[in-house]
Amino acid sequence: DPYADDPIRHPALKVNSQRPFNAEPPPELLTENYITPNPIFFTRNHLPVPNLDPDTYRLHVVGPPGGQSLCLSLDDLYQFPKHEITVTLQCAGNRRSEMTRFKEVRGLEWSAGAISTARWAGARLCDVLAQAGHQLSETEAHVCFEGLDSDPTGTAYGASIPLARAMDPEAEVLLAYEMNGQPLPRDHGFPVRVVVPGVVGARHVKWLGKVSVEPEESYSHWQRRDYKGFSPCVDWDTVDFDSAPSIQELPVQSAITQPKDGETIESGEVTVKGYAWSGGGRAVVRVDVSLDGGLTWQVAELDREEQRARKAWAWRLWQLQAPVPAGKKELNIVCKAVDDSYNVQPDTVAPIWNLRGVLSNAWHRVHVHVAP
Ligand code: MTE
Ligand code: MO
Repeated sequence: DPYADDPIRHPALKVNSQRPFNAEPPPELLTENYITPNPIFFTRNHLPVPNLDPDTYRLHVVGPPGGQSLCLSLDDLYQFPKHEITVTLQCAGNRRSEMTRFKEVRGLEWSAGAISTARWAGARLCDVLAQAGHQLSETEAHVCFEGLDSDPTGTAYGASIPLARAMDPEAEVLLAYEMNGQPLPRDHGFPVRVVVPGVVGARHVKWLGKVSVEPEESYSHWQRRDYKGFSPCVDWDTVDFDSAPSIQELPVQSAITQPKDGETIESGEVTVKGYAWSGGGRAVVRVDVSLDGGLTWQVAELDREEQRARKAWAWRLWQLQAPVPAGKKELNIVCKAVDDSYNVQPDTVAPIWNLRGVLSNAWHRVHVHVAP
């Protein structure tokens, strides 16, 4: 059993698949803290978790032609300036189960918990690439990452991002060795992972073994044959994966974490809580909440966490306290977020449904009963 050596996990996690291990925190824990505690941070593994020795660990950074390749130990990585940022990581499949309810898709049944936030610290990728002699190129180029996890044929997890993002100090792409002040837990990439702020989780390669600069995107299955969006009219007979760009920056997203779907709430006053986030460093500027399925709206209160212009890498938690409309036996609670480009979420799944169930960001809806 290649999974026999996987780490022990927190019992509160809702497990969507045991081997490979995929699990999300329950909604009420997800937004209890702005920073997600490491033991309940959602986990998305495609393969068994490698057990790496930090003393013999080496990161291979392939240099440019005529340049110099690097073979970095953890101590070597610690010599680069340490950079620390708060970043929300979201899987492209977050909220997939809502797409499934509309029409069948292929993929893990994630609820709204395939998203979490941590303080990540490490070396900036641009500093490491510069040390290897890489420069911004005029022609298209991509930074390819390879994990040290692999399938039975020896194929490793891999992904890539454009070189322009990797070389941009403002994009703050990290080779992270700390998560919330601790060494990375094994499930989250010990000892080193990539953190690409504002970009889909799939590019944050864990157990990082190799970095190279290539004229083409990574040839990995997960770069080219997965993690792409398609029209609702495309099915598995007609899909052409080469025709769509790989997902990088994610669209604006929000979800309700309290109350829970199907719950019975007290009459009087209701407290609605949730998270909101957008890709590409776009800040969430507003969250609207409806208690009547979207007919009338109220503006939720956003937490006061600092957001930097064009570098809003982390989510905002929000809440709304409102009277329960008199005489109502049930409420259809809805939320939707607006980012600083005024991007909004679609009201239903129908126009964004796709065969892989990615990019599921329709208005989030929770149905509750009101106690008599
Ligand atoms: N990196 C490796 N090496 N192997 C993986 O399976 N999964 C990716 C990414 N990096 C993966 C990986 C996906 S799809 C996501 S959403 C994130 O890791 C999840 O990171 P987390 O498990 O720390 O939440
Ligand atoms: Mo993912």
